[in-house]
Amino acid sequence: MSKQTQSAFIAIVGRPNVGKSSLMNRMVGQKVAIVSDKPQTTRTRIMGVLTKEETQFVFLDTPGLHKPRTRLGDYMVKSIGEAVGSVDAAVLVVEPDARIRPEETELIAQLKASRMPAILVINKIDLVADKAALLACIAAYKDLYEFSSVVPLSAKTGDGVAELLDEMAAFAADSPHFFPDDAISDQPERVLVAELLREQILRTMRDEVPHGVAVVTESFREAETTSGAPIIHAECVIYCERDTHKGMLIGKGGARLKEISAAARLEAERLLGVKVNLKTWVKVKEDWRNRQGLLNGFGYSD
Ligand SMILES: Nc1nc2c(ncn2[C@@H]2O[C@H](COP(=O)(O)OP(=O)(O)O)[C@@H](O)[C@H]2O)c(=O)[nH]1
Ligand SMILES: [Mg+2]
Repeated sequence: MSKQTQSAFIAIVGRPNVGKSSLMNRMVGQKVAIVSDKPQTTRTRIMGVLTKEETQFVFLDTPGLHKPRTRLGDYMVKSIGEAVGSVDAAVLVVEPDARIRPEETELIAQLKASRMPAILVINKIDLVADKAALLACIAAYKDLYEFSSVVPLSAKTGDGVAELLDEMAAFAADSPHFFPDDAISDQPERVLVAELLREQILRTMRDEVPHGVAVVTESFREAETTSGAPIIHAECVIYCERDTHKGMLIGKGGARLKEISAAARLEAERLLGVKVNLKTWVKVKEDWRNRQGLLNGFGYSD
């Protein structure tokens, strides 16, 4: 007889840049979500999946809470509300700082309103020299909400992450597993590859360019090399808003695009475990962020 399986759906919430995507990647053991030092880089609600024996964790990485300025912003805020409304528990990620920001107060109000059980994660403890500061931070948050537990950790070093998984297991309920036990994400590989490319753009470009960029994988197919090794051929289009941005993305003699593509290809090979042949193009689509039809085409649906 097979053992009773369980699943736990956990939303990872917090203000931009606290390390939500880093934490999710650390837990699933692979980079499935973009990490960047520029805030608001997570656009789609990507789920990370981790199966430990009978328990399957499904993590929802949410964009940071912020005031929407464009339709894309609207979509990002909406997906937070949806994520928090439909999970077993939330993990509120904060930095080791006793000063609580308005975004955090707002998120805690949402948790309260939905009576959502929540774990408080104090991330980036690798940066904390003074333990008293950590204690002050814990005390400040404990005054605001009855967290089921408080876990200081570092998504960067992995310190404390096992403790978090133990705490989260308490929210698992009897159910079938919704994903194969070796799955790491709900997103198809073609979407993850486009995200890896967008991550490299965020890493190498000045601010105004990356936030106006969308990446779409137009073709993705598995094949074999002449020696019989598996290889994936992927073709991605980078959409930007201006001709000047296109010029910057391509760079002198195509140098910038080559650099971005080469780095994304290495990350894609690491993620997929096979050779990847990545072809990239840059196209201009003015003001795509405010055009609902295009947004849908890029995968940001309502
Ligand atoms: N030192 C340190 N930096 C971290 C840690 N976790 C995340 N970061 C950095 O914080 C920045 C934001 O991380 P990200 O995961 O994209 O944050 P998100 O916006 O909340 O998803 C990136 O530069 C990360 O490398 C950590 O535990 N320690
Ligand atoms: Mg993120």
